[in-house]
Amino acid sequence: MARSGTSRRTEAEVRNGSAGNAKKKSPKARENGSADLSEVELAKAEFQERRNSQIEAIKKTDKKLLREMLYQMVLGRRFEEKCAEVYRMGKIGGFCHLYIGQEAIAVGSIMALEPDDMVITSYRDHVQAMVKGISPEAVMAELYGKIGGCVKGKGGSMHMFSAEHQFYGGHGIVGGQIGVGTGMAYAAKYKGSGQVTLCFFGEAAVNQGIFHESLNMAQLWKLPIIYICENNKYGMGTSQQRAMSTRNIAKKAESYEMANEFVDGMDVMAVRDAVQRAIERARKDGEPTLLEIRAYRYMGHSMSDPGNYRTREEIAKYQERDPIVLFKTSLKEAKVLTDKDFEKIEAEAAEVVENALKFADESPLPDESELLTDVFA
Ligand SMILES: Cc1ncc(C[n+]2csc(CCOP(=O)(O)OP(=O)(O)O)c2C)c(N)n1
Ligand SMILES: [Mg+2]
Repeated sequence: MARSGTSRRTEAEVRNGSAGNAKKKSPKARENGSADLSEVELAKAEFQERRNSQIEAIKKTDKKLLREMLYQMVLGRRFEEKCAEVYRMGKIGGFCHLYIGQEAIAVGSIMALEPDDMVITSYRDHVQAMVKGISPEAVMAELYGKIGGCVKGKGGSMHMFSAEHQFYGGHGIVGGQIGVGTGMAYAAKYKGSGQVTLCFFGEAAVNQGIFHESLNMAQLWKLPIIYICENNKYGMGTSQQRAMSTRNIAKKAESYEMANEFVDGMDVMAVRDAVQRAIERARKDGEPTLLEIRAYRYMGHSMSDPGNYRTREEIAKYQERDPIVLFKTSLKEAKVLTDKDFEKIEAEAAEVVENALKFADESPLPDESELLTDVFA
């Protein structure tokens, strides 16, 4: 039942290698039980290994699609960088959780769906919303609390939503979307709509009862859902090692006899490959899957996080394997895209982000008459 999406060596290294060499840990990292600095070398080696397997996958994929995948990753990165900038200027209020470093997960998974398939996620939702089709203008205006936002400025950063694009939030309660997503998959099966649901959540959500209750029901009732655990190693300032008795999240699915895979979330092609397999399982056999996709968030938990629970070295270690750099390197080596193409993609993304900012700036605040519309209690 269990399958592995990455080479065994890599999985073993990731799961066991980091805890081994306590001597090389900084005092701060040791205190928090966070990663081993010797992993920097490991990360470099893994980068090379990934590059080779990525090139193979690239050769089998449509060139236009590959370009679009890179564009979406770059757009997500530039969009989030701008969010941080304008947040500091006071243009965005409230909570704001950025996705920088995790782009390959949203792009590799959501772009493998059909337009009618459904997505539900946590508060770290801007990039996923855009990849699912909500315009950057509507996402930025939502962040600004303006009427042009995808929820008319009433949801803000944590509550992107669009029924038109089958994007069902944006949820602030950790793990809440796992129950709702399971219900969406149940509805799809009940109605025979043929839709698949992608349900994203962080590794900290896995410690909650809703995760286990939902997986049990999904397997029992054979629901067309793919649970994607984005393991970015931290739940706010708490490392996974301090909060979870096992480091192996994918294997938890075996308690429910559910198919599962561990995937390298820095490799967009590996994500796409694993998600495609899970989609087929959901669509053809009506079987759910749990994917644990390992990633790392470069920024703080939210914009107000001073980040003093991890070291700069640890962040740098993961940046060695940046998903965008990796993908660009592979695309270039496979002779699919050139430096000139990359420049064009960057320019295009920059222009789209600038337009989104302009749109958000110019969009009016919601009128007072909007106060009680679309509000359910
Ligand atoms: C039920 C619940 N408990 C606690 C919180 C506070 N909280 C917000 S985010 C978060 C950490 C979640 O981490 P993870 O699930 O790993 O997702 P990530 O932020 O890393 O994407 C916590 C504890 C909450 N929002 N909801
Ligand atoms: Mg996390």
